[in-house]
Amino acid sequence: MYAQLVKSEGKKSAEEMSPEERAFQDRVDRGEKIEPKEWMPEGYRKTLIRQIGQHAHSEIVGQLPEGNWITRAPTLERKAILLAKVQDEAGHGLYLYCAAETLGISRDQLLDKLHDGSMKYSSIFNYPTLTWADIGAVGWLVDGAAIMNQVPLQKTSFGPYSRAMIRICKEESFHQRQGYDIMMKMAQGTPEQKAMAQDALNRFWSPALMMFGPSDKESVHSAQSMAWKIKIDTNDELRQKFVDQTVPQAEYLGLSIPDPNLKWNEEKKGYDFSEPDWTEFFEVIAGNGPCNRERLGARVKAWEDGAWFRDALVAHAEKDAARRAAARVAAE
Ligand code: BYC
Repeated sequence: MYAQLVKSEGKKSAEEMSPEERAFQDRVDRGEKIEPKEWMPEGYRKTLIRQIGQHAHSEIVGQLPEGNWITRAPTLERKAILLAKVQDEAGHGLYLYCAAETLGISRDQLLDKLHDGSMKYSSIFNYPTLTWADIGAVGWLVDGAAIMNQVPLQKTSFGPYSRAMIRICKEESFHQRQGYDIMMKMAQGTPEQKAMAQDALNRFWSPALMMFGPSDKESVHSAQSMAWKIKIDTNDELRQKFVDQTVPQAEYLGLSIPDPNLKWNEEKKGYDFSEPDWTEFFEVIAGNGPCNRERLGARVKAWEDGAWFRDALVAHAEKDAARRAAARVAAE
């Protein structure tokens, strides 16, 4: 069901590259941006489609666990803020689908691959949001992890992706702040509310660590993707940065990170922490997480229910084009 779209064969050495590939690599190494119409290795194009497409899918699937709470947000203000955030995710999806389309794949093709399970979306969205505190944890941890991953991607080598990321990152920081604000309110609330905040942290901590992908030794795409500057940091580097940034935030909230092995390591100037459960991670990305079927089912239903509207838009555009053509002929 979750077949890989691109097989990475590891990073090519300079001797293995054709002259065109070497010239391309030189441009990337010099920090030049690659634009859609320019020559690029087929593997670069496919890797970008895989990564940008998965990212776009994550944005729109990510709307589902949060959208679930719009009607149940505790105040009108919280509802308006959450609504704005969920709308932002749709916008992020659009920027990213547009960036992917410049590589010669249509949005419909990408969505078909999401719906038939041949393209992935982020593992994190296969976990349920059970309480209002989960919306806080999602904003704080999930958007926090997303920012950690996406800020470096502003410097990615492919122009349209890099420009989309600049805009997305601005909005993600608002998302992270809204989540932390919910957590602060809950953590400073009644003992029951504080317990809800701790419970949300307990359930989302490990899945948030998994968002950065498998450990570097298991990461099949990192070496080539980093050589092409499609990825800027390794999965483990970003995971470490995320932990180092988040632990003091949890301390400020008066909450405990659910990891008995969490400990400051003076030598590396960072925290030691437990590896997430990688068996669970690989199960989730194989389609067997707690909410995979529900999430994909909701996306497929939304796509099918919206068919009449897409058809109407196309029919309107065709009529409009015919009217304009007729008016042009009449004017000649
Ligand atoms: N979930 O070789 P690796 C967000 C797959 S959401 C699912 O390390 P790579 C947001 C990987 O695809 C955040 N699958 O891969 C939205 C590969 O399988 P395939 C979305 C994962 O690509 C709404 C295999 O495991 N952000 O922002 O070098 C609300 C081997 O991995 C995951 C992005 O997509 C995962 N967590 O590195 C709130 C950022 N991790 O494709 C927030 C852009 C790994 O061969 N993407 N896999 O079948 C990236 O930076 C990279 O693609 C990753 C993975 C770091 C995620």
